[in-house]
Order: sequence, then C-alpha cells, then structure tokens
Amino acid sequence: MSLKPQPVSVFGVPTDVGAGTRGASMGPEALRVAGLVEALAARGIDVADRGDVAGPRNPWMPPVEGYRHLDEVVAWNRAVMEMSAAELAAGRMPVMLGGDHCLAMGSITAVARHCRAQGKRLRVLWLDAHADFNTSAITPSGNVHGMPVACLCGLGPDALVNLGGQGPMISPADVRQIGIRSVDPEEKRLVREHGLDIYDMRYIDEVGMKQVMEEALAGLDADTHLHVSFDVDVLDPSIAPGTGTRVPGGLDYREAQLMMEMIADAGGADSLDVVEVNPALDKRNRTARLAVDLVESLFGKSTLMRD
Ligand code: 4U7
Ligand code: MN
Ligand code: MN
Ligand code: MN
Repeated sequence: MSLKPQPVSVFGVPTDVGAGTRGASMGPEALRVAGLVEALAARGIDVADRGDVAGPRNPWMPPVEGYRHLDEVVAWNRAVMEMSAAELAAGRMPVMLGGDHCLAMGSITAVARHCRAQGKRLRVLWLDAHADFNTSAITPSGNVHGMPVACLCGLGPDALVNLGGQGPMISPADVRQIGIRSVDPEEKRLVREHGLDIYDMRYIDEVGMKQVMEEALAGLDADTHLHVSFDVDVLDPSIAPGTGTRVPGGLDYREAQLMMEMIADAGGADSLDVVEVNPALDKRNRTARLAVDLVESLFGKSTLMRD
C-alpha cells in the first residue's frame, strides 16, 4: 500500500497459451477499447500505455506430462516479469492486462523480487472463482492458468518456480483468495495442506463482503506491497459472461464494487493484473467495460457520494 498516488504503466499480454479456451489473447485490446487508460487519466493519474509485450503464438497442442504449452508459458512469463520489473524499478505501478491467468507468475515473481530488494512485505489478493493451485500431477486439464499460485509457492516445474532466480517466490501466508467457488478435488487437499487463506463464496454469503475485506486487508502497513490479481471470472457470469471458465454463484456488482473500494480505502494496490477477459465469449465488450468500472473503484472512484 502507498499513501501517495503512484504513476502507472499499463501493458498488454496478448496470449491464451495457459488457457483451455481460446480468446483471452484479445483481452488487452478489449480493455483498452473499454477505456481503461483514459479512465485512469481522468482520475488525474500519470498513466502510460507501454503497448503489448511479445511472445510465441499459441500452438494449440494437447498437454505433455501434465502441462499444455509449458515452453510458451515460460516465454510469455519471462516477458511479463521483465516488463513488470522495469516499471517497478522506475517507481511506477505495473498494471498487466491479460491474457490468461498463468501470466500472474511473471508479474508476481517481479513483485516478490522487488519486495525482497526493498525489504518490504508482500500481500497478494487473488480475486478469482478458482484457487489456481493445481500441479501437473493433479490437474484435470493440463492448463497452466490453473496452476500459478502453486508455482509461485514452489509447487511446479523448475522453469516456472525459479523464473526470477531461486524460488519459491512467495509463501501461502502472503496470499488471500477471495470469491473462490471452484476447487478441484485433489487441489482442495493441496490447498488445505498448504494452509491457503481462502474467503470462498459461502463465507462471503455468511459474513458479507465488508467483513471479508477487513480480514483480507488486516495487517497491511506502509511497508507492505499490495498486489491485486483480478481474474474477471470472480464476477458472476450474469454480469461478466466474457471469460473462459465461468462458474455460477460469483460476486454481484455491489459486492465487487465494495471489494475494490475497500482496497482503495486501505491505500490502494501497488501492482495489478486484470486477466481472463475473453472478448470472443462476451456481449458487446460488457465484461471489459465492467472490469474498467471496477478498476476505477480500485483507484479510488467511489460509487457513493464520497469522492
Ligand atoms: B483460472 C481448473 F479444472 N481448475 O485447473 C483447471 F476447473 O485462471 C480451472 O482461474 C482453472 O481461470 C481456471 O483447469 C484457471 C478446472
Ligand atoms: Mn485465475
Ligand atoms: Mn478463474
Ligand atoms: Mn478463467
């Protein structure tokens, strides 16, 4: 968290190599068309669009030894890590527009290294329908976008675990997952074994988003770097149909707004991923437009009469 507004660098990562449905590669452009950069500029933020990073095409092959497209996933994540690291080193907040969620390995690896170098604590808010804690041994799909949290915590192939030097990059204790409602049977066992802090939909229903966010944001201080990884499938498919792995029973509009507003009130994020927007499955760019609306709230725009 930071008390003063930071300059922001937006960059796109147009790939779906980690997913099982094609189309998230069009996410960056959909988010730009929905006005993400202009919306931040309109809030008085110093924002630069760095364009898209480059990487290999999607060969669209079946999984090999439990991973689909591992080499391509590594190449894209290296590019994300380098871009994120350069922006952090320049004192700018990286905003990564995916692309599928495997790319959070690159962004969070860069953030974790930055925190180590600066002696800062790290808190990751993982906003998602899924825990993304699969490994090659237990994945039902082989899709690496279902594995980034596990890889970051040291459970994964060397090429990803040690992407930015000796891993693991983070500890499960650094992570708070919000909105979870689809965890595979073996993944559930692994999540419990590693003690991931999960605020699932049942808990959100029971105690409400306000208490959930108070708990998820507890303990942050000026020396904590807050990374928000926003998988748009955390939202209910009725309001966010444009994503590849839709799960019913997600966050409604008001819950999602409150979640973002409370992050802003806590000092805001220091780095951000917006991932899994799939325009091929969307209606009139609705999901990207909603994502932009929520990102504005994350940057301090209030839906109430407070700003
Ligand atoms: B996302 C899944 F089996 N768990 O591993 C898998 F249900 O980044 C889905 O959260 C993963 O969108 C979803 O393939 C990855 C599946
Ligand atoms: Mn995800
Ligand atoms: Mn998801
Ligand atoms: Mn998904």
